[in-house]
Amino acid sequence: MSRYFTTPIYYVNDRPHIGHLYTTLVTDTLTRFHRLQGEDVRFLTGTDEHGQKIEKVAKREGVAPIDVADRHAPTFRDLWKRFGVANDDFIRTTEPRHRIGVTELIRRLEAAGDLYVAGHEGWYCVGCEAFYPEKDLEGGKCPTHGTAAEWQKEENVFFRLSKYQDRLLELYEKGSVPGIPFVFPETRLNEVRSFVSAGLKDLSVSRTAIEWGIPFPGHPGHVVYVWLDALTNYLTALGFGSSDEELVARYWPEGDERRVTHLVGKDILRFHAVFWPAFLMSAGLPLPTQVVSHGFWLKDQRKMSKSVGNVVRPDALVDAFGVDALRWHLISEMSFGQDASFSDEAFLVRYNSDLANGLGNTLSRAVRMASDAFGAATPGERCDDNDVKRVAEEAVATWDAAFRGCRLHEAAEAIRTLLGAIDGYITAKEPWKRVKAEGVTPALHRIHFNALEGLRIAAVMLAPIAPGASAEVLRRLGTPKSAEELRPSDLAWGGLPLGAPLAPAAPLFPRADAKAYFAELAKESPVTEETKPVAAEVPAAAPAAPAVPVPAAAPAAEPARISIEEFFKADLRVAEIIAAEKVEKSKKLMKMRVRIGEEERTIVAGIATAYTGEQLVGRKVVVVANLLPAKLMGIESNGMVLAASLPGTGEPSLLAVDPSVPSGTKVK
Ligand code: ME8
Repeated sequence: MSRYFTTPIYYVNDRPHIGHLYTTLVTDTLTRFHRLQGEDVRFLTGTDEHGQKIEKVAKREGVAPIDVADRHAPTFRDLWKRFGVANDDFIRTTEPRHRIGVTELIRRLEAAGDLYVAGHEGWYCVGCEAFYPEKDLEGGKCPTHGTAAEWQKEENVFFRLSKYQDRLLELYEKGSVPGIPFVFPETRLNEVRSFVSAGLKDLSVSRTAIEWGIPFPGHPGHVVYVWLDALTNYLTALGFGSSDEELVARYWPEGDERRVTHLVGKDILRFHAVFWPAFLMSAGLPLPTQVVSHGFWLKDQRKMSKSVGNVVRPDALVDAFGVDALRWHLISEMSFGQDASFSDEAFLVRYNSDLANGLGNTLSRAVRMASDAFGAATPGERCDDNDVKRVAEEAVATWDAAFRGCRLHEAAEAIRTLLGAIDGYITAKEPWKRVKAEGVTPALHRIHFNALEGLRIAAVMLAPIAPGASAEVLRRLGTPKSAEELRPSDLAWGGLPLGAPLAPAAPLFPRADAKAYFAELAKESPVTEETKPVAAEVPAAAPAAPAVPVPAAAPAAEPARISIEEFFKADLRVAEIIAAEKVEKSKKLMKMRVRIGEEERTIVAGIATAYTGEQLVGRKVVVVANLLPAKLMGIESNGMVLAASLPGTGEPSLLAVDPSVPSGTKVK
């Protein structure tokens, strides 16, 4: 059985961001999981370099489109390299091998009688490179990008998509391989099914309004529609249409003895689950096994997108915390299939709790104690009947099923569970007390064996997600193996060598000081209130930087305890909002005039994404009245409005006060 995993090929109109990184890391993680099983796996990624989007950027910059592509394609390639992405190939759609394959596919569509020429006009979103029916636009704007659609009119070559409606519905019903749904998750399969059931129109597959594309065979002046061009990459990268189709025969043959899986974001599911199989059906080619679609990383409650400009790039976090930390965070934080909000704060909380504490600390503790007890060596006796072994076996089974079911966050959770159990086991067994009371007994050997062996298995399980950290833990445990060398037998209990050299080492993931990190970041690139990373996800409105919930020494996710005296230092008061207007040029900030008893003052708060001025006036809220004044977008703010920060989105929700409570009343 062979497996072929692909990412989307990314547009080269800008550099990559966290969203692109996520899809690529998900694909890399799945690829690595199946390689660990000893399977024959191929992994493709690349860049989508034609189309109006790229042509527009080139025109704006006064350069040739290929120059734009040549500038950005390496930024993707380099980022994947930096993140240890183990792709076998990287295809650029401007390569000759790709053009050959696209030309061959079109020849087959033509031979099937599925192409014809007709006039065409409609609303086009350049961001999506797709036409939209007017009813799907929101106030004339694209629902994904929020940018105005353009009316385009031209004579195009059409593909008879409508002819494939029934076969597509059958595909969604039965799957291309029995028992495997064609689209995952199921909610997305249902979306695709209802889209197709509503009726398919034929698809225009050439463009005359632009020049930047593959010339359409037999139609001078037309270039191939960028999606027909792009989707074909999955085959052209295997040599489709060339004189050497060996890789096609190995990874994309007819029959059930192979799995072809396309990983995509939900924005491009329709292209992959409707157009692509229809093209393949027309061309008489085998279908992929599954299209797996994940949700969006959001920033400021919107899809993170190059076109919108609200992107997070991974550079600063990686410089400070390393590649494996971000790999771990992205895979664990997003419930696969759903949307998730990206924030540096959440990253730091998870880093401290899962990596510095969960993995790093448990490892240091276990290694140091065993090393002290046995003279810098692993224990001399093994143990095959204990609680850690039972938890480890369960965790491996959960992890395995989670990866096979594309629930990557659950695979991460299984690792976390095992690490937690090892930590609890050490605490419960108190080996430090036993060694003092009883000396080095066989029981002590067994306790340390269980802790270290559990850690070894956790490290093997970590390999697909964070291969660098996995290899380092294995090295420290005296079982050096790279992620690529691991096999299923490494997951079985008992692999820890006895009496092997073992020495305490520096912390694997030093604890992060969130405040220091943000202070450093602010020094390097002075932030405005508008770009301040904390502003998007934390409480409504703070003029002063809100505390980040990562105390230096306490367990990670819990804020430090304070005394009642410290709490009473904050003067909380009921205030009435008497005027409110959005701050010009700011997405989030709202300027409010509030009355606190006799006194009136101005407070600026980051709540404009959730409330309009009209909704606020007359409302009673709770404010911190004794904050030092701070300037936000040039306006002096005197106080802070309290609001809950909703999970997932970070959207502010103001604390409600009974309207009968007079303004100025103290809150305690
Ligand atoms: O669509 N959250 O390229 P593209 C999660 N060239 N994933 C995101 C994301 C976000 N906010 N933003 C982007 C194209 N992605 C076409 C693909 S394939 C034959 C052609 C990821 O550069 C996600 O995988 O716009 C999404 O589907 C893809 O990047 C879109 O990348």
